[in-house]
Amino acid sequence: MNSEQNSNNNRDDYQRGLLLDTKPKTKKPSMYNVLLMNDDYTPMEFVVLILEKIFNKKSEEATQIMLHVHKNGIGVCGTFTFEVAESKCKAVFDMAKKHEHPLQCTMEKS
Ligand code: TYC
Repeated sequence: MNSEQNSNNNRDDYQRGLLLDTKPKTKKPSMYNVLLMNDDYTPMEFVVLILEKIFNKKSEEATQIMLHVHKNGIGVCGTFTFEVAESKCKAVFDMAKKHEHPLQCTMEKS
């Protein structure tokens, strides 16, 4: 095919809507903070365990985050894509339920 025929084909495809998506799709995903809420009943050690096991925090950082939540009522334990944040919240909910603690977790757009 010569170059004139090629450019005619591209124009025809464009007019039929086949060549409209020319930009590469490289948008960054929105990120979400996972927040832990304070309550009066969940043991401190259990919250630290959650932060270590679900949020992969080392013992010292887990303790700091737990104390921050204990004092301030709420605190961020990590920032993730939507699906990962959702699954972390579910993991907290399931573990708290299993151990009959009222620990609450939520997420917000970061
Ligand atoms: N306030 C709880 C207590 O005194 C400890 C606690 C900390 C509970 C953080 C929940 O997200 C929490 N046992």
